[in-house]
Amino acid sequence: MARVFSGIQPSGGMHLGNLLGALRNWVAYQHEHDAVYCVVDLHALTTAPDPAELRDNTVAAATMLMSVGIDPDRSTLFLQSSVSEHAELAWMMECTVGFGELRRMTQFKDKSDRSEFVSAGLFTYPALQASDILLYDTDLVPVGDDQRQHIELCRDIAERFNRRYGDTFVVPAHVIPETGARVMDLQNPDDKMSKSLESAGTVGVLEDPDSVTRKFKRAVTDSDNEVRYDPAAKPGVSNLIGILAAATGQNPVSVADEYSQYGPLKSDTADAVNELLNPIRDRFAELSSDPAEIARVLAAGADKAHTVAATTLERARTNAGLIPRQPT
Ligand code: AQP
Repeated sequence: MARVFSGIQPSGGMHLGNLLGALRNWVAYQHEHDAVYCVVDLHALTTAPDPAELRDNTVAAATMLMSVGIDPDRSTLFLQSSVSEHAELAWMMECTVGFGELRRMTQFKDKSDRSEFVSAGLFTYPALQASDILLYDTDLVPVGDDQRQHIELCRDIAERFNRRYGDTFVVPAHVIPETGARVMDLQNPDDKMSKSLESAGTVGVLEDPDSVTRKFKRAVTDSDNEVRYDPAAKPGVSNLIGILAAATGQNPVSVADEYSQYGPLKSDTADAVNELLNPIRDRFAELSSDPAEIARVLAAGADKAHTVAATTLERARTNAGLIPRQPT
């Protein structure tokens, strides 16, 4: 069975972009693949979050993954920091990736431009991400479009390591959905919807339905009043069409054909999104009442993940010339 791996940062409340761009695919993949999913809490440290907030966000992220439909009986679900092999292999990845390659990453450029303090970890983030993926002999990585460049770099790192040291890693491919791969901010449709940008244009998965409806009603469009799917020329309107298409499993061009005015497009999109989010909100409330069960799932997932990760790490260490660890 092909293996699928992906991760999400506990950097705040999950939003519609996370759901449509990534999490829905994660749920679909667990049925016919060996699925490994991870809350990447070490990545969240790159921006020095408040420790209590990080703890809360980490538990909430794991609860959210189960709420959207990740089934711990089908998928391995764990916290990145519980499996120490991630951090150890990351060092080997840092020694394999080029400084120039990291400097070209657009996500680093964007995030460093808006940060007062730019940590070295933010810069080397793609090396840790490569470690996350390669530790599990991953074939497929379901992600949103913003992660395309990182996964391509991960492939380059795996190929370089394999050339240097012999066959060590499976070279993974990204899987990016046809609709929902790039959900844009409703107020600034040139920017992607994001957890860490506090914007009135971000739609939280757990947000109150009336607030979701209000945000769609106030979504930025344009003044020519023509419903057409053209993300470059009409980013706001195309974003609404893309969200409605992704939420209802349709094609954006045929969705656009059904509307001649912005008002009905906005209210139908809000309704479709609320319909998608309502059962997730209910499930989240239910699961949150039993934190011990979440902790149990994560501990069992970490044990399972550790078994695979330890084997891959040992192979990488040996191939690179490190002396195998001797049992004491
Ligand atoms: N706007 C988006 N549209 C589609 N997919 C998206 N993803 C993120 N934003 C969008 C996908 O969600 C998965 C998990 O994201 P992440 O938290 O690991 O990465 P991120 O890019 O850092 O997400 P955010 O929401 O923008 O968080 P912050 O603000 O913390 O940086 C990934 O598969 C990503 O592609």
